Formats: sequence, structure tokens, C-alpha cells
Amino acid sequence: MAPNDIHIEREPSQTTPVKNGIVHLGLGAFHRAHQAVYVQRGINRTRTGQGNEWGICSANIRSNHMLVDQLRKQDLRYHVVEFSDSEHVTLREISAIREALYAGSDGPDREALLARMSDPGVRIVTLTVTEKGYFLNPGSGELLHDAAPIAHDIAHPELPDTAPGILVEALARRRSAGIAPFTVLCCDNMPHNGQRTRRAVISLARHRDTELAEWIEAEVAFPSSMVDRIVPAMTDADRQRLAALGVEDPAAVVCETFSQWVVEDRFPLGRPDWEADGVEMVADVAPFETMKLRLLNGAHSLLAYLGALAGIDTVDAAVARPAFRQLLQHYWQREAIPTLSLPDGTDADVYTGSLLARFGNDSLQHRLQQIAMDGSQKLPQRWLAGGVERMTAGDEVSVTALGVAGWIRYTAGSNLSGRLHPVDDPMAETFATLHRRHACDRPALVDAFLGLDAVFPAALRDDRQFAQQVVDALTRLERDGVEATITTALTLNFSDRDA
Ligand code: NAI
Ligand code: CS2
Repeated sequence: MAPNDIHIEREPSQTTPVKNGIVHLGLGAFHRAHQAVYVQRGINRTRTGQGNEWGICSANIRSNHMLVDQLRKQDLRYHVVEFSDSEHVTLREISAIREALYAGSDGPDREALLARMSDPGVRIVTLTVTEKGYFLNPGSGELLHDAAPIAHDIAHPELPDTAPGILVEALARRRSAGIAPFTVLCCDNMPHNGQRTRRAVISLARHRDTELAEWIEAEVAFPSSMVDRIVPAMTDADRQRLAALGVEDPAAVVCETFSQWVVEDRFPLGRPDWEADGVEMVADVAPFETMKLRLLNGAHSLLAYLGALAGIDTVDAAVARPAFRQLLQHYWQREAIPTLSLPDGTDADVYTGSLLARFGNDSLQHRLQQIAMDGSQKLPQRWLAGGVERMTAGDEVSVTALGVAGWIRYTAGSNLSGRLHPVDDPMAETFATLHRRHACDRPALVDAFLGLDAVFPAALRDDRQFAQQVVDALTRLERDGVEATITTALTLNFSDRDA
């Protein structure tokens, strides 16, 4: 149904120059729909005033150059199309990205990117390079020194291919030139994302120059941030929908209306007046981060794996089914919320109620397959950290066990009806090997997965009851199907720890 309420927002005519004070790594959909929108608000607010020093130079170091080429063709302007529902749409024209670079190892712009990051006018570097882009062990948070791209950057520090490598080289150049370091602001879905980024950068720098590593340790700010806006990957169907709205823009992104950005306020070289543009600046982002990762992202991953196994394609289609809504409520109320120290003034029921409404927004067509990607990088912070806390307290973890069983089955590459799907994960080959090796032995398969110490904490690996709960859930999924298994899990609580 064509929307009947379309609101269009554009940057006022340019009166004062915009300087690029921000470099971003990871010119993806989320960056264009989230951070760039906040930065645009600041540009729009100051266009007639003192000017603006916070334009963005945005770069891709992976994927390909096509988006960069396309943005350059359209004067770096693109549309963010916000659907509150199928009836109400806001179109925003974004021009906050003032330069786009493709700085991959096969790209022409790596030196240009490093030069921008070495410019004293650049005072903040932000990142959305996905959880796997930091080359950290998802469980321990340690740098994956042996990963090929990291090994490359250790051997060729001046020609870095990874996000940590690019940060180290740029910081090394600034240090050599006597230029104060930029602030590094991670905007990826990781717990304590600033600290994790810091650990990756310092670990890599130590391979190069101990004094450089110590300088970074002492001088560089790595504030954490919690980011939230549902931004599905664009599909051809999305582009057709936008064309019907009169938006012919290959670089457009679709997203929900909701947006939140909570940032630790540690910017030694200054920052935009983000409070004026809707950003929450706080001393400690951890309560916001943990709540969002466990309640929103944890629920998303439950829907992704169990919904996919049930042959469901999108988030809204999953939450349209009572069993899935009951699953989320049970998970939130009985397994996730009890592990949280909520941000002051937060009502958990109001928050989860808003999540259910957001998930039910059928104008997003958010594909479960996108959320299922990179589970090895996501599940530690979404389910497993909370699961360990619950288990240690002797509390129920039945939905966590069911989720783990669903994920293990999902990594076989087919749903319960045999429909094949890609397993998009840095550990996909490992999963395939485990499935081949233990094809006929569910307990052994579960033990093998729980033994993946890059994913599962030792407390879960070594807990025989949890392993049995996962085996039971996996057996039921394959025998009874998803929704029947959910019902059993929520009624009989087949995984009661003391049963
Ligand atoms: P996307 O697929 O549109 O963009 C991914 C970006 O990461 C691309 O720029 C790609 O070049 C880069 N990338 C991928 N692997 C990399 C690697 N190994 N090293 C360096 N760069 C790499 O995905 P999207 O939607 O922009 O999401 C990116 C990240 O943003 C997510 O992983 C998540 O951490 C965060 N995020 C996404 C949300 C969403 O709803 N899409 C919401 C909240 C956070
Ligand atoms: C999703 C997130 O793809 C996924 O893993 O769970 O990208 C989710 O859409 C965002 O975190 C919402 O803020």
C-alpha cells in the first residue's frame, strides 16, 4: 500500500563551509542511516551560523568500491527512508558524508585515507566494520594474531588491510608528526566496544613498536557507545518500493523511525554538540549497551535461528506468530532482564514492549538471514554472557539452551524442511566439519560446538546439565518442529535445572 504521509527533509542551502572533522571506517548501511543522520542534524543546525567542522570522510576497506563510486556519481548525497509503518515515511536527504574513499588492499585510496586520518583537523575516527572486523576472539576479546589479515598487518604495518591496522598506522603518523591523536569511537554491536577496539589496536601496535603501543595506551581515548536503529540490508524489492515513492537512489537506505545513540563523553580533541542532535552523552554506556545487546539483539538472534528453521523469512513474520512472541517474553522476563542493571529510569516492560512493536514493523522486511550472519561473533554478548550469570546463580536457562540448539542446527546449512541457506560466518568451515564428523551423534555434536572456546565460555562448555538441555532441545526441534518445541520449553520447562 502506498504511504500517504511522506515527509521530506533536506540540508538548508549551503552558507558556510563544512570541514571534515570525522573519518569513518565502514561505509555501510548502518553508518549511512544512523551516525550520518545525527551528523547531518548538526550540519543543518549550524549552516547559517559559525559553520561546521564535523563533516565525514567515510571509507570502505572491505566489500567493494561500487558504493563509493555510486556516491561520488551522486555528489555524495543519498536518501535515508524511515518507515514508521507502511503508511508513514520520512525521506531525509543526507550530505554529511563529504568524501568517500575505497581503501581496500585492492583499492586506490588507502594512502588518501591514512593522510586524512593524519590531518590535525580530523579529531574523531568512528567505525562500523562489523563485529568480525576487529579480529578479536569473540569469547576472550584477545586479538587473533594468527588471522591472515592481522598477520599481514604485522608484517606490513605501513600498508594495513584491517581496521586495527589502519588505526595503528594513522596514530603512528600523528605521533611522529607531533599531532595529538584522534578519538576512536566504535559503533559496532559489541560489549564495551571502545575497550575492545583499544585492546585490538594496542595489541597490534605492540608487534610494531612498544613505545608506540605505550603512547596509544596513555594518550588515545576509546569511548564506548551503544547504537540502535534497525537498518535492514537493501534488497531489489526495497529499491522498487522507493522508486514507487519517487526515490531513484542506488545509495539509499531503508530503516525504522526509531534511533538511539548513547556515547561515553571522552573526546580530548572535542566533538560535535551531539546533545543538540539527540545523542545521549553519558559517563558510562555499559548499562545501555548490555540492555540493548541482550534484550534487542538477543531476541533478534532467537528469531533469526528458530525462525529460519521454521521456514520464516522476516522478523515481522516471526513475531506475528504467538509461539515466537511468547518465546521472546519468556526470554526477556525470565532470562535476560534478571541479568541487567537497567539504566536509571528505564522500565524493562516498556522497553521490551517497544521492541515487540519495532520487530512487528512489516515495512522493514528485515530478513532473518541477515541477522543470522556471524553468529560466532554475536552470540557471546547476546546470549552466552547472560547465560553464564544465570547458570552460576542456578537459574533457568531453557530459552538460552533452545537458542543454542537452534543455532547449532542452523549452522548445518538447511532448515527443518531441508531448505538450504548460506552459513555466513568466519567459522563456517569449522561448523561444516563438526556437522560432517558428528552427523549421527547429537550429544557429540553439541559437545563439539560447546567446545568451541572462541564462542562458548568454559562455564557453559563444562556444565553437563546445560549440554543435556541443548541436546534435548535439538532433539525436540528435529522431532517436533520449532513451535511445538517452543511451547514445550515454555510450559514443561524441560530444562528446569533442578527437575
Ligand atoms: P553493511 O553490510 O551494510 O556494512 C558492513 C560494513 O563493514 C561495510 O562497510 C564493510 O566494508 C565493512 N566490513 C565488513 N567486514 C569487514 C572487515 N573484516 N574489516 C573492515 N570492514 C569490514 O552492514 P551494516 O548494516 O552497516 O552493519 C554494520 C555494523 O553496524 C554491524 O555489524 C553492527 O555492528 C552495526 N549495527 C548495525 C545495525 C543494523 O541494523 N544494520 C544496527 C546497529 C549496529
Ligand atoms: C541485528 C542488528 O543484524 C543483526 O545482528 O540484530 O543489526 C540490529 O538490527 C541492530 O543492532 C538494531 O539496533
